[in-house]
Formats: sequence, structure tokens, C-alpha cells
Amino acid sequence: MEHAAERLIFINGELIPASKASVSVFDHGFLYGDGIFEGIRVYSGRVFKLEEHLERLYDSAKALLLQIPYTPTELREAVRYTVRENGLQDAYIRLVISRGPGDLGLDPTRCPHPTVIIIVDTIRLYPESLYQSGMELASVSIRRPGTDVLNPAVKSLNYLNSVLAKIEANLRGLSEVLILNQFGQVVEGTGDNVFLVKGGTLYTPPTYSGILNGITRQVVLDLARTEGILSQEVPITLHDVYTADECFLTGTAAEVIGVVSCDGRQIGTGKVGLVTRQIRDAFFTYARSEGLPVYTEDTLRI
Ligand code: PXG
Repeated sequence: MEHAAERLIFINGELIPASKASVSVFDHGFLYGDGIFEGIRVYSGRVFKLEEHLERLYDSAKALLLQIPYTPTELREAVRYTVRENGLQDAYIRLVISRGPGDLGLDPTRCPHPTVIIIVDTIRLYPESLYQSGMELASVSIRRPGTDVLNPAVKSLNYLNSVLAKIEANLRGLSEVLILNQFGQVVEGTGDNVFLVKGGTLYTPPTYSGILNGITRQVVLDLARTEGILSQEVPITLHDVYTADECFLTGTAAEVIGVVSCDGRQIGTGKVGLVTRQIRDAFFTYARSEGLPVYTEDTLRI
């Protein structure tokens, strides 16, 4: 039997075989969830929306006063280099910047060297059958923190809020759930943004309601415009979800996935809707034709 080649992980400028790749137990990313990350896709040998992901990463870093030890250009080349050295055409990239090793106090100023990690692997969040049949969702009891508590716009390493929501999903035998903010508005899933379709118009919660400003969400809003579909960024309630014609989730890992029920209420026909299919098709056509090539241009080595 042929062995699958071992993945190579970029750690602080070096490529390390996955089985030997490790970080310090004193890294504050581990001790306190102090750090940030991005999940990025490679479609057909091209990194999808890399500039947008890097921009969000540097914004998250700014919010945490975390100094990324590379320029955006260097990091972009490091990402391309790591993908290329792993030889994958379709892949998932996990870019992680943690506060780095420090002492046992939480003071980040004791961590002079942030840790930079780039993992390239494959990902399948949900089984293919779920994309055909559509997902069943429920709303959960845990709330997303407000923008004044821990702004969900920061893609930090502290995902306990989503982990707790996922535990609620697991306890109910569901793959994903809808999370509300402290005002009872529906904001997002554990790792995806939410869209409704009603009367042919798309609705999605605005960034000010406290969400991660999803790259896929923005791609869908842009594609909707080119497809001639109206869209509105407005707060949505569970009532809006129950009475929508269609519902779908978007995310780098989930891509575009239809939702057919929530809290036992059938949404629309109870099947993945036509607008959802149209957006999903447009998304894949776009994703396969777009992005920064990994293999065709020479990359700068760090
Ligand atoms: N909201 C949250 C809380 C997220 O974590 C999204 C929305 C969608 O954003 P993008 O930019 O990806 O369209 C995310 C992204 C996973 C996983 O394993 C989840 C994400 C990213 C990578 C992996 O569930 N979430």
C-alpha cells in the first residue's frame, strides 16, 4: 500500500513534517486562546480570496495589538510556498498567529515572538448527502457575545463560544445550529454565516449585529448582485427564519449549504431551494475560475 505523503507544516519560517510539528506549552495561544487564525480554500491550484483573508487577519491582529512578524506580502508568499510544497490542488489552509511563548501570567507583553503556523490539508465539514438533502438546524441557548464584549468580528483562537454551541448541536444530533446575540437576533452558525430568501430577496444579518464578516458571505452578496438577486443586510429573528422561503449557510469550510428546517419548523418546501442552488452553482463556477495561482509563478522563499 502506498503511503500518503506526510504534510509539511510551516512554523516560523521552517517547513516541518506534520508528525514533528509542535509548539511550546508556554505559547499563549494554547494557555489563553490568545491569537488569531484564518481558514482559506485552494480551488484548482489557486488560493481563493487570499487578499481578503490576509486583510481580515491583519485587522484581527490590530484589534489584539498582536504584531504579525511578516509583512502581508511575505505572508502571502509563505502561504503559496506551503501549499506548493504540499503539492495539493484542492486544499484547506489554516493560518494561525498565536501570541507566542511567554510565562504563566497572561500579560501579552511577556510574549516577544508570535508563532506563525501554516497548515495545508484537506477538509470536509459535512457529508455530500447533507448538501443534497439540506440541513436541519436548531437555535441554541448559548448567546454570541456582543460587539462590546468580545467582538465576533475578530477571528480569534478563542472559539469556546462556538464549541459550546457545537456541543448543543451534538447533544441534539444536529450538524449545525443558529446562534443568537444578546438581543435575540439570529447572528450566525458556529462557523458559518446565515442567509434567508424571502420573496426572491436575500437577507443576512449586518456586521453591526455581531458576526464574523465572512469572506464567503461577501462573495455571495457580490454574486447575488451579478445574478440580479436583491439582497439586504438587516437584523433577522427566528420568526424570519421559520417563515423564510429558503435558508442557507456560507463559510470557507461549509461553502454554500441549504437549510430545510429550524427548531422543527419546515423552511419553505422542506427541500434545498432554487435560489440556494443558483447561488451555490454561481459560487463554484466563480471559485474555480478565481484566485491566486500557487504553481504557475515563481514564489519568493522565506
Ligand atoms: N462565522 C464564524 C464564527 C466563522 O468561524 C464564518 C462565519 C464564515 O467565514 P468565512 O470567511 O469562512 O466565509 C466562520 C469561518 C470549521 C471552520 O472547521 C469554520 C470556519 C473556518 C474554518 C473552519 O468549522 N469558520
